[in-house]
Amino acid sequence: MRTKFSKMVTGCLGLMVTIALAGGTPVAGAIVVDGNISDWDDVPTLATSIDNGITASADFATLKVAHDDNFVYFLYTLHTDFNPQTSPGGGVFLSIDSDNNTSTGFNVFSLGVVGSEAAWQNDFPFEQATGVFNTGAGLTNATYAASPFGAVTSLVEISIPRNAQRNTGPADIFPADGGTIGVIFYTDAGADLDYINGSYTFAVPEPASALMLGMGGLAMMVRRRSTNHS
Ligand SMILES: [Ca+2]
Ligand SMILES: [Ca+2]
Ligand SMILES: [Ca+2]
Repeated sequence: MRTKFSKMVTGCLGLMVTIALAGGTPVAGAIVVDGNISDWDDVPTLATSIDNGITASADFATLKVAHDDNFVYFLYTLHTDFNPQTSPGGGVFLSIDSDNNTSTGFNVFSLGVVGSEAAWQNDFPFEQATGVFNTGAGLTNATYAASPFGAVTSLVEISIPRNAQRNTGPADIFPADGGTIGVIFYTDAGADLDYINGSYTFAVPEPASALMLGMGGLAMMVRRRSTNHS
């Protein structure tokens, strides 16, 4: 009985560790683009940008990225409240390095941090390629939903469909589970240029059934334990 009990404890502990490692990969519906960021509490910060003392453009502070089967989610915060869409140089830009390879795609500001295949100027999608800022080909199913949008704020939540496509190959902007992208948000505000960037891996989500199994196992363990003591 004791051996069986020990085995169950070990098994449950193993499962709990697995669930903890999968943290930061929300399941469907965990993130709602509504300007309330309490749904991001368990998502780790992907990147930080210093307080540049910028007050006449967006001064990025932190970046988080998450995903589910249907959407990729972004959350950036600012050091100083500002309307990002009024940043000099055309607002806030997002570029995605779909293959996490700086030698393919557009090298934003020659920073060497991304080689971007797809981008958005505020909510306007466009296609990028090696040496080409905008190919003119556009993107498909690439709706950029943001909250707040066009308002003074300290944070912005964004969603983009997971199946957004380039119109010239390679088509997929976001990879399947297990793949990694490069991400950069930036402004083109001359002396006030600021950016925040990082790499994000689409971790394979923990199946909900495994979580329930773990909880069932724990409940069974507690029941057996109390039986032992009675
Ligand atoms: Ca939210
Ligand atoms: Ca900054
Ligand atoms: Ca690339």
